[in-house]
Amino acid sequence: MEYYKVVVLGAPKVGKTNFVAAAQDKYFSDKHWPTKHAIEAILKLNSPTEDKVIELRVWDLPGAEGLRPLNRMYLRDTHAAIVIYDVTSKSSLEHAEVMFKELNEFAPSELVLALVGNKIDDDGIHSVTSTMGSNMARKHKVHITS
Ligand SMILES: Nc1nc2c(ncn2[C@@H]2O[C@H](COP(=O)(O)OP(=O)(O)OP(=O)(O)O)[C@@H](O)[C@H]2O)c(=O)[nH]1
Ligand SMILES: [Mg+2]
Repeated sequence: MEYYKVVVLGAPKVGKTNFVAAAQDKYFSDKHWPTKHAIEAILKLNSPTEDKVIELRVWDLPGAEGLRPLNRMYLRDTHAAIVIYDVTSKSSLEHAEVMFKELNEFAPSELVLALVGNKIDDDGIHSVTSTMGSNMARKHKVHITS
């Protein structure tokens, strides 16, 4: 079966695990259980252009600083990367920039990139504006933004 590998990256606690769970129609968790090692989720999608099923192998990577060197081996052969930040945290947008640099260094050059501003439902102050997010996306030639 045709498959594509996707990595999900971002600062700790931005919501990567819940984002992947939502893509699998799993429940949202209020609790933060930090991801300790890369976890693979298989998603099967109907091709939008052809009569076939495509498999996405989505890797939810830990955000913890100390585990970042281990994440690099998942970047080597990936087709796409989803970088997530939290709209209530400026430092998480700065962390997104670090992730783009890692991707630039360790991932293939033909990479589909997405940047996601998560937690837009959060009642707290949205310290990251959508302009800041789109400027970051433009700077790093992101194909898809939310
Ligand atoms: N309000 C709101 N909270 C969210 C959202 N997504 C995740 N959260 C909360 O944010 C916290 C962290 O979510 P996780 O999905 O565990 O975060 P993570 O990025 O996987 O964290 P690490 O595995 O430590 O890197 C949890 O308390 C979630 O309930 C969202 O869209 N909105
Ligand atoms: Mg996680």
